[in-house]
Amino acid sequence: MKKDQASKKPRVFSGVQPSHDLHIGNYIGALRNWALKQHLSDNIFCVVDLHALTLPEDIKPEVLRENSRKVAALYYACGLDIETNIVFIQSHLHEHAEAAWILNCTTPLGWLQRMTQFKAKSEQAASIGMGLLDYPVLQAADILLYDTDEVPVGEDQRQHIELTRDIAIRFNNLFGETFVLPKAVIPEEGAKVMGLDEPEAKMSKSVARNRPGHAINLLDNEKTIKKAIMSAVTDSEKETRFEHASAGVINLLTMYRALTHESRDAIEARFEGKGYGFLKKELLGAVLETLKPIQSKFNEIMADRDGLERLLAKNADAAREIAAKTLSKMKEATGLG
Ligand code: AQP
Repeated sequence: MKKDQASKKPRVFSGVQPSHDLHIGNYIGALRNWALKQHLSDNIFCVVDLHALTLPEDIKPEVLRENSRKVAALYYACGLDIETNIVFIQSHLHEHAEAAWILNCTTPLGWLQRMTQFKAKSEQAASIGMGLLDYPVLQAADILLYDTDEVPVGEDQRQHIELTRDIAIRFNNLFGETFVLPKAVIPEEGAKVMGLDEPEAKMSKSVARNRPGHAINLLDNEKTIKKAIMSAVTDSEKETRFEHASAGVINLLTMYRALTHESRDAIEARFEGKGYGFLKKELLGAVLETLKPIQSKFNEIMADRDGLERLLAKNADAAREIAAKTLSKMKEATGLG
C-alpha cells in the first residue's frame, strides 16, 4: 500500500493512556524516544483517553479530563516540538471509535482473548467490560487511521502492535489494500522498566496508584523520589554487573544507563565494589537531573490553559484531516456510508 502523503519521512504514531500519573518507565520506554527521534519522522502522538475508560471505575470523569491535558503537556515537556508534532486527545475525534467498530467486525474473538495484557488486567479487576477485551482493536484503529509506519513503544506493547498488523492484513485481504502495515520500534535499553518494590513485574501506572514506592512518577517531588529509590528492592550482595546482578539491581543499573547514556562497561566500572547505597544515590542524581527541566516546562505549559486548549483543538483538526480520509476508504471498501 503506497502512502498518500507528500512527506518522504516515515509516519510515526504512538500514545499513552491518561489513566494515572506517568512514570519513569513510560518516559524511558516511550516518551523520551519519541523526542529523541522526532526530526527523523512525521509524527502524531495521541493521548488515548478512550483507552483509559476501559477500567471506568478506576478513574473519575473530572480526573480523566484533567489527566488528558496533563499528559499532553507532558508530551511537550519531555521534548516534543510544539510546531512540528501533532499532539491531540483521542476522544476529540469520532473517527477512532468508528474505525474500531469496523475492525471489530473483522477481528476474530480468539485473537483478543489471547492477549497477555487482557489476561493480566482481567485477573486483577473485580469485573471487566467489553472495552478491556477490545482495547487492542481500538489501538489498531488509532494506528491504522494514520498510515503509520512505526510505533515507538515499550516491550509490553509488542504483542498489541503485532496484532495490529494481523488486523490490517486480514482487512486488506477481505476488502482490498487499505492499510499500511506498521511495525513496533522498541528501545534497546529500558524497554521494560520494572517496579522498584517488585523487580519481577513491570512498573505500571495502575499499580503505582495504590503502592507508594512502586514507581518514580514524572511529576513527583524530590522527597518522594528519594524515598522510592532508596527503598528499592536489591539483595544482600554487592554485585553490580548487568549479567550477574539480581533483578532489582539490574533494574537500577538499566534506568541509570537509559538516563545517562553511559556504556555498560563504564557503568560496571563506576559501581564495582561500591555497594548499592552509592548506586541508588547516583541514580537519584540522574533522575532529578532528568525530571527537573521536564517539571518546569510542564508547569509553564499548564499555566497557560487557554493556550493549551487552543493548541489541542488545532492539532485535533490536523489529525482529523488524515483520519477522515482513511475512515472514508474503510467505509468505501466495506460498503458503508
Ligand atoms: N514499565 C515500563 N517500561 C518501559 N515502557 C513502559 N511503558 C509502560 N510501562 C512501561 C510504555 O509506555 C507507553 C504508554 O503505556 P500506556 O499508558 O499506553 O499503557 P501501559 O503499557 O499499560 O502502561 P502502564 O504504565 O503499565 O499503565 P497501566 O498500569 O495503566 O496499564 C507504552 O509505549 C508502553 O509500552
